[in-house]
Amino acid sequence: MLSKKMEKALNDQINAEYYSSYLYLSMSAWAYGQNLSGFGHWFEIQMQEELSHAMKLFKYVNDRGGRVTLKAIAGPPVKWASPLAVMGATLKHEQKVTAMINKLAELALAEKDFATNALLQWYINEQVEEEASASEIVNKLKMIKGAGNGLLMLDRALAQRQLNVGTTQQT
Ligand code: OFO
Repeated sequence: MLSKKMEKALNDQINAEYYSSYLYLSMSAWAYGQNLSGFGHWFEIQMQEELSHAMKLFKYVNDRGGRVTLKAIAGPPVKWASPLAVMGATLKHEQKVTAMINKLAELALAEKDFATNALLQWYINEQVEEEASASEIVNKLKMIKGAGNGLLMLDRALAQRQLNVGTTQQT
């Protein structure tokens, strides 16, 4: 059985994962609007991964006899100044989510909730991947410095991303 405190914290994280999916869907819409369909596709996959993160928590709370209570999802930003700006915002967002997951793990340990702590290890590993993939793209964009050829090549590479849920691997 989940403690009320843990249940609330996990419910907050479900909301945060839905917000992440909404944010990436907004980024995807922005990218398609810029004719960067590879970026648009990459963000769409990212959006789907976030939905899977939310649903993994949803199932876990139910399995532990807790109660999922959904809250309103905040509206995300809708535009960014450049591909570097949108990817920089992605990295920053993932760093924020990492801090949230770390706080949850801290709470689980304080409550001696070892099952929740075990579940959170998956999210901790996932965040390493999330930050690494965003950071890699940010670094490539810095190398490209807005040059058309490089941007088109990167856009083509991002179009290859495939959905990979259930593991911590990403493409
Ligand atoms: Fe759910 O990992 Fe990104 O936000």
